[in-house]
Amino acid sequence: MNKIATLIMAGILMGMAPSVWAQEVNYDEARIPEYVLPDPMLMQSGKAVKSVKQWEKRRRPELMKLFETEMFGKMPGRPDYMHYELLSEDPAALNGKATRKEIAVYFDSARTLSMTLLMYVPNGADGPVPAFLGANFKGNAGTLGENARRWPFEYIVSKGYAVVTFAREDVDPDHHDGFKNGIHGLMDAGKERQADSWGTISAWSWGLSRALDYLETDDDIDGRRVAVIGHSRLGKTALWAGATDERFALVISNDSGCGGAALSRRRIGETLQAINRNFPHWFCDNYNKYSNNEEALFVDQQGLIALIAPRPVYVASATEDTWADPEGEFLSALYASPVYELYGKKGLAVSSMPKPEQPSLDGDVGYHIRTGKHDITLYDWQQYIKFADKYFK
Ligand code: GTR
Repeated sequence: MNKIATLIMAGILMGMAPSVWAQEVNYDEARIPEYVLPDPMLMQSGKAVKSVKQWEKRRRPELMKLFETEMFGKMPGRPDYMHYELLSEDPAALNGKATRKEIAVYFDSARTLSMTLLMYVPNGADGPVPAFLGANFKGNAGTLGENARRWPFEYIVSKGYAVVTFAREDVDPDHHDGFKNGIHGLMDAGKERQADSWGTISAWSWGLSRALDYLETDDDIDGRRVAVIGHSRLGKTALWAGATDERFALVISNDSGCGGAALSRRRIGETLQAINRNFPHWFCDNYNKYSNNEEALFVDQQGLIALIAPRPVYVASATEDTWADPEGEFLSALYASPVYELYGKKGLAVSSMPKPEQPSLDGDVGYHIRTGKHDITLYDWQQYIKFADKYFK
């Protein structure tokens, strides 16, 4: 097979539209264009941030607004008529180790749209427990079936954590439907779409915040110790949820790649042109301005991680996940670290890419690269739990 045919095959195997693969994808570090990375601590006025006060009062809001209006799109607030209903409760789940609950979160009084939270809470805890919250790809049933490998409920519960998930498509469909269905259909009815209107990643992030609204009301859970987690497109989602909702005490990005932790200016593996073309519903329309024009980006993805400071954040990569640019994910974590240091926290504890299976857990910015493919595995969860234990135990 020639190179292009190989790329098309690889694309089909990854479940992608072959169209993007007809463009040449660069996987060669030597062919990364020269780029200048804007400093997240440099304000638009050109003044450098020197204190937490300047960061919080001036630069952070400025940067938040840029990510909001230029990349993910503005989210609405919590809907007035949101309400919950316990659908099921099994106190003897996972061989008696956990209580399994399902909760419907209705977004409107007429109950036209809802998401169902599936949760496992460890039994026998002294009080409210910390939790991992993340959306899933294959539906709640899938976390027990075809996607069970990615959701090691028993292991997580054995470590004293609850785990909470919902199907991302309960909140918003993962295809370009002109923003007619899901939460866009409900909350944007009658409104004209703007260039900074929320895309689907914002919608899923919004769903994570609504799930946290519920968790704050659940006596089994400590709402101040909730880690938001996501893999791949849901890793991008977790980072944006962590940036926008400061109630999330810890943020975990697993193989989030382009539009997540990876630096866009490196243009290696997935590029903005490819992501905007293949997933036109994920970001706001303004983001198209940066396709093949990465140098115009207001900052880079290290800025997204910096928005999470001073709360702990963890970025993880996989050796074979070159489409997501592991090196670029690592560099974002590294270059976000000065903002952690401004707070007197420790950023990433290493300054060059660690070897596979040598996690860097010492700083308030954690990182590891695991041998293997684009996936979230038990090994990944083991590191997240060790990292979370530093803050939640
Ligand atoms: C790919 C996409 C990536 C990543 C991945 C996933 O097709 O190009 O940005 O998000 O999907 O979510 O598994």
